Amino acid sequence: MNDADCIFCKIAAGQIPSTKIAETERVLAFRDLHPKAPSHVLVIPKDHYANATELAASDPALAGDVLAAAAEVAVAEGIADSGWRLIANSGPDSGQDVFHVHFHVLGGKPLGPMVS
Ligand code: IU
Repeated sequence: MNDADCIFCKIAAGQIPSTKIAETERVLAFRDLHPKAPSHVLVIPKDHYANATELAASDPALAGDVLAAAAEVAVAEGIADSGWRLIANSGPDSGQDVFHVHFHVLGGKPLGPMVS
């Protein structure tokens, strides 16, 4: 399930390069192009879902796989013990910019308050 106009579908398909951190058959983790913290990795399902609401409703098992991959990324990045944040902006009020669901794994420094 892909959207021809979706940049993260193209990254998942290898049509646009990314710095991969982890990959399974259904999930990809890659470095954010504009990191907001020393560790900033995006974890996505390769299938296209617009946001976390759609993903959870359509394929909860895949949502679980994405969560598990995010935790593995935190271990691989060395931030599991110091602490890390998992964010999925979902829908207009959240400030979501890319409408292929993605989970931000952030860490590597004290992150401060969650909502500004
Ligand atoms: P948001 O939650 O939709 O606002 O986050 C989108 C993120 O995707 C943002 O942090 C961008 O820097 C990041 N990103 C990227 O890493 N590579 C891209 O080609 C594009 C956006 I477009």
